[in-house]
Amino acid sequence: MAEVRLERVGEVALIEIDNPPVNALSETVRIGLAARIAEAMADDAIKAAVIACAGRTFVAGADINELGKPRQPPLTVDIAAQLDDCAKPVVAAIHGTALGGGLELALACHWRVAAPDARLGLPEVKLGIVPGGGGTQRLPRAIGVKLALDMITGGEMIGASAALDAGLVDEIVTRSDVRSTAIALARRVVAEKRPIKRLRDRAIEPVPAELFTRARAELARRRRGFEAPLKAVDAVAAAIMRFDDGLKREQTIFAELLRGPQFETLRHVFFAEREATKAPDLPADLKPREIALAAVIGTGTMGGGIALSFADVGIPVTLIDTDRAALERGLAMLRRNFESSARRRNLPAAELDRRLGLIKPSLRLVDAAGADLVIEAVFEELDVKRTVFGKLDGIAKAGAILATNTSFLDVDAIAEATKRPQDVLGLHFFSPVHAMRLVEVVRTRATAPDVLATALALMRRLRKLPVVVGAAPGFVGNRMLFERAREADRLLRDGVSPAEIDHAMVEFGFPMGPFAAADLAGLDVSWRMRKARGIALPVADALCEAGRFGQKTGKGYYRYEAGGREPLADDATDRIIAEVRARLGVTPQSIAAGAIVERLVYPLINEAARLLESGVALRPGDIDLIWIYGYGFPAWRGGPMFYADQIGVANVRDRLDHLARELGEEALVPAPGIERRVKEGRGFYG
Ligand code: T1G
Repeated sequence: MAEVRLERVGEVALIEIDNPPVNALSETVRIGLAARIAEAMADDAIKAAVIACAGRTFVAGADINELGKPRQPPLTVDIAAQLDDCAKPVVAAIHGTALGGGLELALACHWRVAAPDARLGLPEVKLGIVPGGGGTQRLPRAIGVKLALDMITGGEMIGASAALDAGLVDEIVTRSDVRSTAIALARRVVAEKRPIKRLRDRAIEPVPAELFTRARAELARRRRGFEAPLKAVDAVAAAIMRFDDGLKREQTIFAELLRGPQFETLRHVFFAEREATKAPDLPADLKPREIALAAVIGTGTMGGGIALSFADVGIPVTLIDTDRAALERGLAMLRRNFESSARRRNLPAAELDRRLGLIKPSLRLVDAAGADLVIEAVFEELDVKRTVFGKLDGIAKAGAILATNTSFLDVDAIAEATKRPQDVLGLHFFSPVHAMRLVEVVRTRATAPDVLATALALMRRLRKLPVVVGAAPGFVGNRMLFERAREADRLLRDGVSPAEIDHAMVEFGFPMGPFAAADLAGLDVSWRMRKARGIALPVADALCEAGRFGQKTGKGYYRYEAGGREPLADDATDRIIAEVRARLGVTPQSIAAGAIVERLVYPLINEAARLLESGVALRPGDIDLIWIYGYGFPAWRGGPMFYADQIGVANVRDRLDHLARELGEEALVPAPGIERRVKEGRGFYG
C-alpha cells in the first residue's frame, strides 16, 4: 500500500514517498505528500525538509492508471505550489528516474541533489499530453528556454551530469547516498541562512520569437499530425509571461489534451509496451541466466552497434571479426558513433573512455568461449550463419546463449546447426542500433523458457523494447513490410510517382515514405532475399538491375547529390518505371492520396491478422509496437491494429475485398481472422 512517511533527522524533516514500483503520484501519494509537507512546515523544531523516495527511483510521474479519470485534488500542480510556498528550504533527493510529475515536484523544491546515474525528464508528450505540474513554466526558468523546449517537446531524459551542467540539479552525489547528501545540503542552507530560491521568481532570459516559430515548423514537419509537441511549444512560450499567467495557460493546454483522443491512444501504447516485456507462457518466478560477459561476432554496422549497446550499460563485450581490416573499420566506426552519441548526451570523456574500455576486440572466434551470451551479426546468408553457429557450438561454454541478429532468415535452421538448439534464439536489433529501441526476440520451437526470459530481461537492461515473435521468415515486422512493398511497387506501375506515394504516407504520419526509407536501408538486401525466394517486384527489381541501390549508390528511387541524403526526383527512375509499365501493358492512372494510404496500410493489417492467427505474433499490441518503433507508424495513431479498430475492421475487410478483386491479388483477400472479427462484431482489441 502506498504511503508517505515523515522522519525527523535532527532539525530536518525527511519526507519519504513509498509507492512501488516507481513511486507514481497516485491520489493516495498526493494526499499523503501534501499532509507531510504541511506537517513539516508547521513544526517549529523543523528547519528544513528533504523529499526522497524509497525503492529504485524517485517519482516517475503521475499514476498513468489514474490519468484520464476525474482529477482528484491535491493535483501535482497544487503540491508544486505548496512546495514553492514553503517558508523553510526543501531539497529534492533524486535517484533513478525523476520523470513527469516527479521532476515537476523536484523543480518546485528549492534545491535538487541527484545520484550520478539518475536520469531526469518530462516525457509527457509521449503520452499525448504536456507537463501538467508546472514543468513548462519552471523548467525554462531552471535551464533556459531552448533546452527546456527541446526536453519538453522531445520527451527525452537527460543524465545527472547534463542536468548539473544545465543548472537543473545543484549537486551530484559523490561519496555517500543521495538522501544524506540532501540532508547535509539542507543543514548547510539553514546554517548559512541562504535565501530560499524559487524558480517561479526567476526571470526568464529573453529569447527571439522565431525560436518558437522554428520549433513549431520543425515539429509540424517531423511529427506530422501529432498534437502534443506543438501544444508544448505554446505552453513553454507562455513561460515568458508572468509565472501565474503562464501556469494558467499550461493548465488549459494540459486539460484539453488529457481529454483528447491522442492521449487515449498513447496510453494504450504505454501499457502495450509493458505487456510486451512479459511472454504469457513464462512462469513469473523463472530465474534468468546471469549475463556478465557478452560476445558479438561480426563488426559491420549491426555488430558494432550491438556491442556498443552492451558497453553503454556497463556489460563487458568481446567484439570478434576474423578479418583484421573489417575489425579495424568496425572499431573506428563504433568509436565515432559512440563519441557523437556521448556528445549528444553530455557524457563526460572519462565515462566515454570507461565504457569503450569494456569492448575487447579480437580476431579469434575462440575468444567467445567465456561469454554468457554470443550474438552473431555476420553476412545475411543462411549457410554463412549456420557455419558460424556450428563453430560456436564447439567453442561457447555450457549454458551460454547463442543469438542470431538475422532480420529474415530461418532461426530454427540456424539453431539446428548446433547441438544446443534450446540455447539458441534470434535477437533482431533494428538499425541504427543506438537509436532504435525495438528488438524482435525470435523464439524457435526449441528455445528454452529461461533463455527467453534471459533475453527479455537483458533487452530491458540495454534499455531496448523487446517483443517476442515466432521464427517464421521475416518474423513479424519484415513479413508485414513485404506486403506493403508489394503494393507500393504496384502503385508505381499503376501510375503514381515515388514522391506522391511517399508524400501520402508522410501526411498519414510516417516520418518518411516507403521509397525514401527503402533508399536509406538499401534496395540490394531485400532484392537478394526476393531472388532467393523467387519473388518479383518489377520496379524494385529493375532499379536493382540498373545498380540503383539507394543512398549507398547515390541513386535508387530517388537520386542524391554527392554526400547528400535529400531524396531528389530522378527522370531515370521515371524512365525505368515507364519501361516496366510498357512491358506489363499497364496504362498509368492517377490515384488519390486516400486510396494510396488504404493500399499501403490495409495489407499491413491483413498480414498482421494472419500472423496473429498463426501465433507468430502473440498480441495485437506487440504488432503495434513493432510498427511504431521499428517502421515509424505514427504512435499517435496507436499502430496498425489499434488503427484498424479505429476505422472499423468491417471497413478494412470491405476495402481489402474490393482491392483483391480489382487488382486480382490473392494476398489482399481478407484474412480469416478479419472475417471472423467482423462476424463477431469485434476488433483486434476485443
Ligand atoms: N504510472 C503508473 N505505473 C507506472 C508508471 C506511471 N507513471 N511508470 C511505470 N509504471 C509501471 C509500469 O506499468 C510497470 O508496471 C512498472 O511500473 C515498471 O515499469 C502531472 C501528468 C519509470 C523509466 O511517462 O518511463 O507525470 O507492468 O516496466 O523499464 O505532468 O516505467 O510491472 O505492472 O517501464 O524500469 C509521466 C513512464 C507520467 C514515465 C521505468 N511519466 N514510465 O522503466 O520499468 S504523466 C512517465 C517509464 C505525468 C505530470 C504528468 C518507465 C520508467 P507492471 P517499466 P522500467
